[in-house]
Amino acid sequence: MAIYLVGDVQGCFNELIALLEQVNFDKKKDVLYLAGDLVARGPDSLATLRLVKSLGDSAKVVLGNHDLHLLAVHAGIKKAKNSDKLAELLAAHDVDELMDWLAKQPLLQKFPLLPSDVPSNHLARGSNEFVYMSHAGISPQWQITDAQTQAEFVQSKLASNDRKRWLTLMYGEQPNNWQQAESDVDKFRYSINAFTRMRYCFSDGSLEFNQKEAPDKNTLTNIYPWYQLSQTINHTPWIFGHWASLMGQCSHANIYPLDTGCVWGNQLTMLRWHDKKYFIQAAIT
Ligand SMILES: [Mn+2]
Repeated sequence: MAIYLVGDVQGCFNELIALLEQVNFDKKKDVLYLAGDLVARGPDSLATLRLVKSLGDSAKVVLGNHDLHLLAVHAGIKKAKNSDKLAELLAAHDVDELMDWLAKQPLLQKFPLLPSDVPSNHLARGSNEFVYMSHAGISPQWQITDAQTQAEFVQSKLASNDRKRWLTLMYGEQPNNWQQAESDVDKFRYSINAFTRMRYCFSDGSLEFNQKEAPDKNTLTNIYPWYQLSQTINHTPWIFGHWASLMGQCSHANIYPLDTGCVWGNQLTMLRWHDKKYFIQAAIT
């Protein structure tokens, strides 16, 4: 049994298949973790969703911003852009079934640390015994317990019969500070933004929404990558996608950025956890 982790697929179905073949993925014994943004912009979001759903318990998904936006489009709250290439998916005979499945996926996944992870990552045994994955990361204003509580809270709302109303409420950038999130709606919106849209934060840990460049290209001096501000990741490995301009590079030993911009013509990246081996598939154009 091996654990594989893959970055943002965004409808790059052929590249995902190529990677699964490259590693001889066996759904009877291996597990594939997907870091969110399964859909949008790429050529085949429909086949991607059908494949991941068909993997059953062998696929562990977290929702990304594009996945949530798709749910909102399907619910009639937003209009799809042509550039998202979602028309075929939205017209599919099984779209309702796919969207019901997608809406039940969590914002946070975890799996146990391996004994070999501890010395290599200088982890303190007894703090957190798990590796975590979310689409964007963990808010610097949260401990692990906050992240777990908020992920469960959001998932319960999206999986409920009230899904459409909650999807309507997710749009917006306020509050961007957890200390100011008082109502359930505030907490819902903040949590979705932290889990699925965050890249940079201000020094107090509040979310910044505009800067997408890698840290070495960022010229703003009052914002920091979330992983520079988070205390949690000093003792907890974190896997995430979303930030394509990092191209898998990060100064922090304990975090694993997996979005390498396949949909932009770069590559899809898969990490095999037990030996930290990376598998790469160049975008097929
Ligand atoms: Mn994203």
